[in-house]
Amino acid sequence: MKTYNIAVIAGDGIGPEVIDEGIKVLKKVAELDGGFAFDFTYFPWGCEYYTQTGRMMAEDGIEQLKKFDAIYLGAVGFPGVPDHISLWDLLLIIRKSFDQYVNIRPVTLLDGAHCPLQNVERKDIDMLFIRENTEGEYSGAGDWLFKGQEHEVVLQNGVFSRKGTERIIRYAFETAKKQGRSLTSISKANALNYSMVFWDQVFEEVSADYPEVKTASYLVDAAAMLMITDPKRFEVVVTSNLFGDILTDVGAAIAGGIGLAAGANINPEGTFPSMFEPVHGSAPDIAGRGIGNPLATIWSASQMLDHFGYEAYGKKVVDAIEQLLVEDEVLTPDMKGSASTSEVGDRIADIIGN
Ligand code: GGG
Repeated sequence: MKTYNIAVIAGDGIGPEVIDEGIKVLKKVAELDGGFAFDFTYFPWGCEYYTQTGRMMAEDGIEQLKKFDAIYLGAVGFPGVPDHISLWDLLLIIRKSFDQYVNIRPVTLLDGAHCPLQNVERKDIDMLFIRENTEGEYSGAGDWLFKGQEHEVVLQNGVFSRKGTERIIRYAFETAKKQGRSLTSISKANALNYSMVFWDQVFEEVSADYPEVKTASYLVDAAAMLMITDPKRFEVVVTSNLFGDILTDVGAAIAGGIGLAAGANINPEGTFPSMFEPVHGSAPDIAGRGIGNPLATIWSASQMLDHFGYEAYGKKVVDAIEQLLVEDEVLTPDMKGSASTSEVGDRIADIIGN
């Protein structure tokens, strides 16, 4: 029997609560199939670990994670630890070390999910965001000069290598081609006169290899507006690291809320483990109360199943989330329900098992 070894970094705040439910669902799927299994190894890394050790993860953490088939991450960040430390020294360093250059975030309005937009058909919100995930505005390149002095200068550089830009755009074209959908590129070439002019140029060059894929390009500000006023324009979308991070929160707002927003950090070559995580953060205000919404984490488990080649089970998990939303009975308070985190996980496992 094939056993997938999964490194679990439950992390901070509601992370451990929601990750338990994702694991419950993965175990249920494996039990149903009978032909494969998961073995979960827990790592106690995150902000509490930082307060005890001065590090967000073990010194040889990347080395330890390397041998796993995938990483399942809950949430990072907690008051008391600066956000740029918790993000950089755990989440971002894993993405970079394992060359997880593709961040896949579905923005799909499932039946039963709340959409604040008027006059929008449910099927009109069905986008797949493909965000560049290792460079761009999150390259970490920059400097802080003359700290605290009158002539203090801070530089934060966006890094767009030809290899990095071309490979994410090509991945997006391949995805659009496979799905028979259009591809929209989102940039900002009028203001970012080096990086985004280059991005647009590479998009144009790569598009020549995919004449069958219908394309569009928007400036990021216009795209943010159009996602709300006319979301059906967008099918597969490719964009840079920062723009993708921001626009997928817009996506979450129109597709049922941040509690439903899932993400996969993929190393397409399979040289390193890929990582699956909800888009949301650690929600310290509700941590420890057992009411965090586990649906995004469960949806990201479905992305893990897709990644391992079990697309039918991945779809089964998303279908179960949709059924739960339509039933409108077992939902956490952020979705106007009164159920606990574990009751939602139990119900999803039940639906999958029936
Ligand atoms: N679920 C992981 C988490 O806590 N993410 C918070 C976050 O700020 N992520 C930024 C990013 O995805 O780049």
